[in-house]
Amino acid sequence: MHAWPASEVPALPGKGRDLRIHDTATGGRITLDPGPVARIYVCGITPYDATHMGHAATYNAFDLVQRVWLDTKRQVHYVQNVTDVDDPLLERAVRDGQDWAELAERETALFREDMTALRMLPPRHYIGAVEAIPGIVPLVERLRDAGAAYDLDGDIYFSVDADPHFGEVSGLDADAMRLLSAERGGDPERPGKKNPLDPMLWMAARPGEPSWDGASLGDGRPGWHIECVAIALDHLGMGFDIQGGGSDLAFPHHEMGASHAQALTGEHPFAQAYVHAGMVGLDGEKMSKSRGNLVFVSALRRDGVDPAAIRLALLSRHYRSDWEWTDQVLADAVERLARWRAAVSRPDGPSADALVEEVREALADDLDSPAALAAVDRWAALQGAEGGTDEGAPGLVSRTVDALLGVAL
Ligand code: 5CA
Ligand code: ZN
Repeated sequence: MHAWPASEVPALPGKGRDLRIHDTATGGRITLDPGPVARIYVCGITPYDATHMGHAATYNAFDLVQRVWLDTKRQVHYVQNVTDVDDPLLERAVRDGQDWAELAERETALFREDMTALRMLPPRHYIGAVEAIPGIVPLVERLRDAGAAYDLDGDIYFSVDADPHFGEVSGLDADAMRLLSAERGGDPERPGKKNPLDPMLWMAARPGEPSWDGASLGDGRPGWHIECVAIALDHLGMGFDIQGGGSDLAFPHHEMGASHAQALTGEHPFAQAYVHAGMVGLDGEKMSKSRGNLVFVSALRRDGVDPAAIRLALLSRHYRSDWEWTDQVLADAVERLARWRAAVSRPDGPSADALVEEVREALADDLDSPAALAAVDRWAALQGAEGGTDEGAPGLVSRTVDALLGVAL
């Protein structure tokens, strides 16, 4: 699939700092040590509805990761998928009497537009589940032939007991896993499974549903977790730096993905860090397509909200916290954007050299975007109160905000 156009990232004077980030698997903050090419996989959308503020907040977090790395003069190898065939997409298509492939294509196109408007840097490889199927089939065959997967009435299941590291990503106990598995696409109650938690790798063709040639697996379609594993291994290989997504993906999705990959390769770990963004809610509930309590990026854009203000609203909350989207969050961001724009529109101002370092330090410290915004607020306040004589300062502030926060002033 094609991704979306990249906005330019201005180079800043000096050099950025190495990222220290919270890793779900170890439960603590780790300093990543990527080589000259940092590798990141971020789980993409299931395209059956438009991009809401929860999605946007999660992609914003991983966009900041890229910007911190780019500022350290590294290249970034970023891969994202599109789950363009899966149960919720097929169910929505049936409910609305539309073709599932057209629905996926339309919503993916809208997602690209939203990401472009928000100045999110595009992945180098943007890969759909459907186009990944030829790579998925041999992986499932290998797992089955190695005894790490088994057949149940034509469906192929992964045996979680095949990976000695199973459970290390989420750190959950069996009861919690069972509950979440039932909630998030698993089928712990299905009789005949070796372990109730075992997830499906390949689903045999069902009447009325799309299916593909699975060679020795028979016709069918891929399970959710193996989709991301196949794409990540193909484009990044084992041991890449960050596996990212919202906190609802820690279990089962990232747990199962890590186990699939570790069982396949005999290597550990799948990713150096598992990084999860908090959940954005509306009126006290997690924003989700299935609940329908959504604020869409595209609806705000249609109402004439500046995408830079949407981006500032996302940045005003720490990526790891769960938070509520409200009209006030957006109103504050609109006001801040106007204040910043006024401050950088003057020909000179107070020196911004310290500001660059403050923003760098805030983001390197587990992507502390609220602290980064506070630093820019302080510079803008000083500019408003006293001004200054540094002719390079307003331009440097604009470039810093653009390069590190993705906001065009
Ligand atoms: N296609 C799969 C990943 S392979 C999927 O989870 N798709 S999704 O469309 O449901 O979600 C896309 C991304 O947005 C995921 O990282 C998910 O964790 C994140 N996300 C979903 N809802 C929210 C929310 N309310 N707040 C923050 N992030 C969210
Ligand atoms: Zn995924």
